Amino acid sequence: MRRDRVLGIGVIGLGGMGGRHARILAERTQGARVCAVYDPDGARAESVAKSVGAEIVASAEAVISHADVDAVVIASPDVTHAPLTLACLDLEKPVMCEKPLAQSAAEARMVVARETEVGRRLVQVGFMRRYDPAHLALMQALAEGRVGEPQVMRGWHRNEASRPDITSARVVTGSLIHDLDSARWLMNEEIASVRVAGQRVGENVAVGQYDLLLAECRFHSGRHALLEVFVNARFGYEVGVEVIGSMGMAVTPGEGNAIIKRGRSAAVDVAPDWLVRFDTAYARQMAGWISGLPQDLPLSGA
Ligand code: ISE
Repeated sequence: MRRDRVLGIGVIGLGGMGGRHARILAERTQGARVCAVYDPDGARAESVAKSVGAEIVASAEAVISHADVDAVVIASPDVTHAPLTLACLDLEKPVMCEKPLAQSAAEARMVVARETEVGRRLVQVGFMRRYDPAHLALMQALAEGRVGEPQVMRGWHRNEASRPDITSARVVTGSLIHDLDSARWLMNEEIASVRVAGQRVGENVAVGQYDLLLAECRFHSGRHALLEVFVNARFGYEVGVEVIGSMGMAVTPGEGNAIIKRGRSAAVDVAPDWLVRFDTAYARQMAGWISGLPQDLPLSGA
């Protein structure tokens, strides 16, 4: 890694998330510049490239091998994540890969095995909750022992509305995956087994698929986490966690919106989606990732 200059970052996939990452890099991250981007949608590539001052290249592979690209952000469709991460590892370029890292446990293990062969951690997965002020406040309370020994975690994760073609598998790889990471991070232990129950709630959901999942996770020590994900909650977007400890309990604080009382009722604005709810977390995730790269510091994220 070149220590003496602004890092060149390549961004693959410029949809909602990739475009957001590119703009965060260009406008809110010190020590980095977006130098090459790729998206199969030419108009989209054009618009993002222009706004961040990057070169448009012909393929994802061309981003990875670009001479000015020191590190890569992967935000292309989920099926491409593992193959592109492997291509980055072949060139020993650090990667920030959007979740999910892979389509199966076997594919994820291939990535880990390749990274182990290279001999240093080069892959960070976009689990931005680890940079969210509300989650960090909870984590700090746990670390200070304010609730005693954490015993049980409960997480809730609600999206306003899913895509019409939502599948149970996609609720796991696109949404529950965040809660699984939060559980192992906040409880500071790996999950040993998971039992999942599902329910079909939204009328647009195909028969046999579930848009509400309840995952009961058991850690190696015998402690548990109960994770609820519901992707058709209608009222807006919401994520929260509570941890019950041996001496008390801790809950993630609200999102800082004022409570408005009017006409004998009280209301608080709810975020429309994760881009709004986790705006600060996304910016801090990028800043944290970039700042450690020149010194090869241990990755601060998952
Ligand atoms: C979305 O893709 C995300 O990554 C969000 O963080 C998550 O909350 C949402 O459920 C996913 O669809």
